[in-house]
Amino acid sequence: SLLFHPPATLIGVPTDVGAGRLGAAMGPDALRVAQLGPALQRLGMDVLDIGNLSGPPNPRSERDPAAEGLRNLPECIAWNQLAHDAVLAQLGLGRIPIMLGGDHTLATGSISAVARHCRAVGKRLRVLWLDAHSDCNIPEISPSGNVHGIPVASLCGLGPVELASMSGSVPALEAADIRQVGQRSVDDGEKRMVRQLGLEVYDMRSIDELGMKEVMHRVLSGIEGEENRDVHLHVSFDVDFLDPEIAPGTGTTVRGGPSYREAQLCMEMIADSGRLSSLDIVELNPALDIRNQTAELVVDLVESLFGKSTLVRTRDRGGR
Ligand code: 4U7
Ligand code: MN
Ligand code: MN
Ligand code: MN
Repeated sequence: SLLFHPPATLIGVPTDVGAGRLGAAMGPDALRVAQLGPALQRLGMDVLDIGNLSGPPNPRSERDPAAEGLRNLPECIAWNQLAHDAVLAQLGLGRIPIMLGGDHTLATGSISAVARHCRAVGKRLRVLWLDAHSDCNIPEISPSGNVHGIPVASLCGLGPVELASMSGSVPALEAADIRQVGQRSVDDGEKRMVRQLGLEVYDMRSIDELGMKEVMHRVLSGIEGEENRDVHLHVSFDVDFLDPEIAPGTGTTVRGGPSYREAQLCMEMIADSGRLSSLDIVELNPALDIRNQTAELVVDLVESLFGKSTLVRTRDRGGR
């Protein structure tokens, strides 16, 4: 391989306590059935699967209305603390943590650990949020009360203090450290939050107008290559980022997402940056999938994220 990667660790986080629908808790095993680990090993990576974290079960059925405020908040806090601790441990070992979700709630824990690690070792953090949604709700404005809709706000220091303070400092990161790509369903109150925080968002319209190549060029500017070795790039990949025609196996599909080729290019350009240092794969819901096709697609894309399709060096492509 033309790209060097430190060893990686797969961490299963089988939870759906933050989602409105049940089933994302089966996501880690669907990714294993689709051979995620062996696929990365074929790229020459050293991959260790440490199995699934064990946390509280989901106390609600899909029909139960959200109680006061956020649904299953204590369970969400517990799962995030587990994710945080597991990610921090792997980063301390010099390994790339790959979270197998599980609903997107877990990103508060994983990214809080990444932020804590970056603070400790003096690295600059950049987070790419690939998602149909902005996940920027706060309890006061959330239309659903589902915790998987709030992790970006939590990381920016808003909402329940147990989540906002998980990295050991509030906020865990600056909004300026985040780039969002692929958005096409953002609630009205959430739009105000996005603007208030000053998030840099490349929604589907940006992708339509600029093309995925230019979007990713902008998203990765200032962090690529050897001269930016001090950057830790974290990718939070919500499966609903993808168009539901190719990725039906997720709970909150929104039509009009990136095509297979656009998603590939997105992943390839991240690989070319050489900076990918941690990853969440979230919101895969096997109960809604068709013969595990979404899991298989995700494995295909994650292979590209780790350089599978890199045939020639970026500079040989004749610039951008
Ligand atoms: B995901 C939603 F209201 N915005 O807050 C909400 F539309 O992690 C959806 O991106 C959130 O899948 C989706 O519940 C969370 C809703
Ligand atoms: Mn989403
Ligand atoms: Mn999400
Ligand atoms: Mn979802």
